[in-house]
Amino acid sequence: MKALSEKQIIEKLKEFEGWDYYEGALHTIFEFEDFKEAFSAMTRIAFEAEKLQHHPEWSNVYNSLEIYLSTHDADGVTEKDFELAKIIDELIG
Ligand code: H2B
Repeated sequence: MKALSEKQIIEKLKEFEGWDYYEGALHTIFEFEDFKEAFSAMTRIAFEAEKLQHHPEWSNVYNSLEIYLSTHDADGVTEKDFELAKIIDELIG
């Protein structure tokens, strides 16, 4: 899959609330009620990511979850990252 240009990424991001283009990836931070809610969301995302064979780079501290989506194989952001971002928004949003 081919990496999108910065212009394409910025354009497509208009349809995504709460996501930005940061350090070469689609990036967001979610805040949950507590750790249990955050980890539950991570579990649900993990199963969808596995189905898609596309995996987030993320970090969790207590109730916050920071996510970076990029495609290592393409060395950039691809449609697949947007696909996973959409799934994450549908699961959590
Ligand atoms: N996830 C992400 N985020 N980027 C990739 O380039 C990637 C992946 N490659 N998951 C996939 C797995 C690839 O290694 C396998 C073979 O599908």
